[in-house]
Amino acid sequence: MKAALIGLMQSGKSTILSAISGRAMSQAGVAVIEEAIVPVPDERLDFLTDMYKPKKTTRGTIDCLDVPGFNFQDEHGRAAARRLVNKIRTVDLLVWVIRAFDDASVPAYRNRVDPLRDLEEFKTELLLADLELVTTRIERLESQIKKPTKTQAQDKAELELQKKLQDAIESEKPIRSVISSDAELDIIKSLGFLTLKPFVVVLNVGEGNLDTEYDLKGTIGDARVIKLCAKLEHELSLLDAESRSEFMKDLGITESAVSKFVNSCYSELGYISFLTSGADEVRAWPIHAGTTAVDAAGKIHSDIKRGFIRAETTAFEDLKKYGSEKDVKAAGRIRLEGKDYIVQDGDIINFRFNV
Ligand SMILES: Nc1nc2c(ncn2[C@@H]2O[C@H](COP(=O)(O)OP(=O)(O)OP(=O)(O)O)[C@@H](O)[C@H]2O)c(=O)[nH]1
Ligand SMILES: [Mg+2]
Repeated sequence: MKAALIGLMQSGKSTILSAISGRAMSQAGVAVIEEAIVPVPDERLDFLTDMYKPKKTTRGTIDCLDVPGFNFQDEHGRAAARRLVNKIRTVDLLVWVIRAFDDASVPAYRNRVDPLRDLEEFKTELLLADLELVTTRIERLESQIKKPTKTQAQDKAELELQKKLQDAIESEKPIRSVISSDAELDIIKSLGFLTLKPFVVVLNVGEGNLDTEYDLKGTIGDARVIKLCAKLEHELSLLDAESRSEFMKDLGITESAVSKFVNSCYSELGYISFLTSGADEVRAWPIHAGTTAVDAAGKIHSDIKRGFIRAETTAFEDLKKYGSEKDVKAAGRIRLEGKDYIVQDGDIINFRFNV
């Protein structure tokens, strides 16, 4: 899974990413996109690791891009933002980082901290970036369909659709609202419209505002919001595990930032994990909810998919309850599932295959 942290300048993107990935803080104001790997915390893997003592444990990961902050206050900033935006069109998920913390030593965007205004401005700019994409595409298609190419019919259909999208954006309607079928969605999928991408919002609040309620519904509807204090999370990430949990308790923080972050991203994209275990490796495999056993097998290796016989499946909770593979088996809780079985979150699977 690839995600991009984006937002207005100085909203705390790099601080958050450093806190949840353990990567050293990059300098504020860097102009290039940097990358960090966020490991997916999973207590089930810890349990399996204790049980099997494997040579290695492999967690799921989210590949996160730390995108330099946008500044739409002048032409230079707008041009820079446009270049950056075009580099993140292929990510699976956007994470909007919005500043809500007050700090006189960090200059506020447009001289005032105002998360709602920032959200509005940010949303509008994403829409404008998509409008630009639509406009460029329309120009290209209009000249292309004059030539008798093999793709003429397709190009005409796309042109019609792009014009519909242009109308929508110009009348301030989300493009999603005018796309009427999966077929239409397929036509434009590869273009990577920003306003069609799943997203979550991180609201970066001041240390004293972790309990403050912010009403963002008017701007982002029911989008997922993660409220955290980046500065605090960064400080916490530098502590050893024991002091960290002590401090978290003192601060009334019940869930770590990385866990909030990963859970929101997974839920937004409909991701779950199945697990594999053994003496060599204990591993979590991220898949879309609804994936069949045979497709899950394909995530591990195409041979396992091709030669699929059965998925020997144990729910993690059963292993935990009965305490060992032997006892799970004795309780009749190991299932032999076929190709079409829909894999569930926390299934421990041993694929039987033959090639
Ligand atoms: N007080 C306070 N300061 C913060 C918080 N989060 C970030 N900062 C400070 O704000 C400044 C900018 O933070 P960064 O994490 O670099 O923000 P950014 O969004 O990556 O900035 P750009 O990449 O330049 O857009 C730094 O000086 C941080 O220490 C916070 O929660 N509280
Ligand atoms: Mg940054």
